[in-house]
Amino acid sequence: MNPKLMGVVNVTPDSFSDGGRFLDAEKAIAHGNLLAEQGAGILDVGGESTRPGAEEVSVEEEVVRTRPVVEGLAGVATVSIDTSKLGVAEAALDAGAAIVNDVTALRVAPEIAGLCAERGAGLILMHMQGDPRTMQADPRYGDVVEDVKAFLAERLEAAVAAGVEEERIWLDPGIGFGKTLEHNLELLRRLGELRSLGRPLVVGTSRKSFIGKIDGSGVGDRLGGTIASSVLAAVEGADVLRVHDVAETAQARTMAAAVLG
Ligand code: HH2
Repeated sequence: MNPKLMGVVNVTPDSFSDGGRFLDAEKAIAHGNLLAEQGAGILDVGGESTRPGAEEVSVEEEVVRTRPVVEGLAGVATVSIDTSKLGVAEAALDAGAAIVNDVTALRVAPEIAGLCAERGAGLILMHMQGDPRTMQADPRYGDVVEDVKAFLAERLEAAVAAGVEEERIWLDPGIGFGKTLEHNLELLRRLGELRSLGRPLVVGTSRKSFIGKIDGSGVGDRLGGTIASSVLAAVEGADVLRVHDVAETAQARTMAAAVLG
């Protein structure tokens, strides 16, 4: 158990967790540098919020927000671009990003697969039921783990068919994306079942509302829940933990690894 840490660098005015704080590129770069010092091997730069009801952003605006930040952080750590738009992904790879983190798993812009193939970039494919506007309306599954697994297997196959090297693809069950509290807990509990997909697993629980549903905590007060769920995900086989609070998660990871031997 030694998961990599992916630090979140949002350059958005309305992210659910840290909206507005890093809209300014310089501030976002300074924040990314801090997260890298604290132990983030990957910095995930995002210019559009995926929270339910978030405003849509044009390609131009998303590029203006993210490109200078990617440029400023490319020498500091491995940079991923959190986007579902081809133009944004392309601008970020031009600016030094190495991974495209697509929460729609190529369903909005299938061309991102060709771009990653051409550039030899990494690709994260995440599960989401519905789209960010509607996903929390009434999510339903047969068996949530089996359904997510089948979706990820199909998306992985599609990406490989489009030319992306399988070795460059990571998979993510999409905690909080079109899932009830029970769905999220079941996915974390049985995360190990996704190991048979044969690809590294990314898990993002950081500050998400399912934590608040358990203990009533607000978005700024979910560090304990983030750490507990992240460490348990790592024990179940998560290879990458996507978090806002890197220093605290790094300490928890080190402690858990020491205890587990
Ligand atoms: N979660 C968020 C955004 N991108 N990408 C992956 N691969 N996995 C996740 O779980 C994931 C993600 C949502 O978190 P955040 O970036 O803090 O909020 P927002 O989307 O409002 O910017």
